[in-house]
Amino acid sequence: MTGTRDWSGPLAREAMAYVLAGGRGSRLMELTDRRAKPAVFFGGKTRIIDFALSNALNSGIRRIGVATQYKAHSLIRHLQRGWSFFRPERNESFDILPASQRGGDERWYAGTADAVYQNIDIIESYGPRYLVILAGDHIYKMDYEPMLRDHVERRADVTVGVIEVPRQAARSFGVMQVDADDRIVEFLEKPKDPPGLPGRPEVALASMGIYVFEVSFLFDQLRRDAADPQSGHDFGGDIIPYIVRNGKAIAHRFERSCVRSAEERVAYWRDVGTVDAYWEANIDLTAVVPQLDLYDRSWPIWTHAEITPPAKFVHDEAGRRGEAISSLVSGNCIVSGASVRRSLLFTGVHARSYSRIEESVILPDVTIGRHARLKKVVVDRGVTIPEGLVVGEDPELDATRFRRTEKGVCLITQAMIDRLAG
Ligand code: ADQ
Ligand code: ADP
Repeated sequence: MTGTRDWSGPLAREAMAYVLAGGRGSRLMELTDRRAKPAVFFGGKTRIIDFALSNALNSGIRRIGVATQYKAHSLIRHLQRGWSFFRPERNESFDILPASQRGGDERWYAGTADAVYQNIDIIESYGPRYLVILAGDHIYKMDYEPMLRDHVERRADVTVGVIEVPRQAARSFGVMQVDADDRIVEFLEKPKDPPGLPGRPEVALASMGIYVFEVSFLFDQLRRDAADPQSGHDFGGDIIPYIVRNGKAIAHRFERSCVRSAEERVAYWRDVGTVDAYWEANIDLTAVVPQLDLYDRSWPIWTHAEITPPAKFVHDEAGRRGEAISSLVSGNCIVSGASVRRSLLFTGVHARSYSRIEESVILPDVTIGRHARLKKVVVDRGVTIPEGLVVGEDPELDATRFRRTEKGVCLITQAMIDRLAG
């Protein structure tokens, strides 16, 4: 270990961020058929993982590892193109750590703890004193420095990032109970009947899947856990509950480290894990004052961005305006005699004459044919919407052709379009 004990600067410079980006996110349906959830596009230009990585970078962390597993190609390509500016000569590092790629012991990561355990030697080679474990699939802006400080000042074994959620929603999270000093006294991973807070029975304290450890302590825990045949080798399921029982686990409230611009009134954190949640979080960005401010220059969300010509809005031959209102339109889009409302057009979308796009999320490189009408849809990358296609006006017909959610959002892929023609 090479941690400098009398260091008084930012703890972030003594830390390494370790991003877990291997999960599939199967409730995103066909959006994650070809890519892992962290690689899914979000917010008009970026991908989901850019939020965790930007938080780490903006917090001052300069050593980052990303563990990948499921359908990692698109994710790895994105990371290589957008995140390879770290310089070893400045004690910076950026490592992509796919499962089953290491010599000898070729196997997938058994669980999230195993995804760290298998790379202990690589982490050690960089000599960080702290490890900040992050999930690569949440949308939020957070400064990890106050959390690191909390961890050190309270001499915790582990510090868990936490957020209050409605009790019913807490079933898909790690849920905990804390004492008056926010020390965790009980931790239940995805309980069927989540416990509420004292005096506020309908609110539960949920783990954000963000953990701070001192590296030497964590590695002891991982080695102990690896030798335990009963363990699922998972942070939420095994490591955290064990430390809660046998050590000192502290809850760090998101509100204390959440980064907010003057425009933002709430502490924004979203798991965009379903098509409905994904659609809604994207469309929310079209509000005049959205809850999540992507225009805050003090906390930029970095990404790989293609060099593109500007977005362009033109009349069609009959003089019909190409226009977009309450919408986010990325570079290389052409809106020609088409009307776009409350929608996001990612890079390289071409909306042709007489088409109408409303409350829709259109991923990169989509062409929307003439006279098409789309409402409440998510269109996957590269799809060609045929002339005259109408979606969002006849729920029964839509449900036979596309992936239609409970809330009436239609997910459209090229395979679904090809089936229409065939
Ligand atoms: P989940 O999100 O359900 O709960 P999990 O599926 O383990 O837990 O995913 C956590 C993160 O690790 C995700 O970013 C995922 O992409 C990644 N991941 C999953 N399996 C992986 C593997 N084998 N290799 C690499 N990466 C992998 C967790 C906690 C809960 C907490 C929620 C918050 O267990 O306690 O409340 O996160 O969302
Ligand atoms: P439509 O079906 O709406 O007529 P087109 O594909 O014919 O769509 O494009 C209409 C207009 O969009 C063109 O006249 C031009 O102004 C603009 N346009 C199309 N392709 C390009 C391009 N590659 N670069 C710049 N502008 C383009």
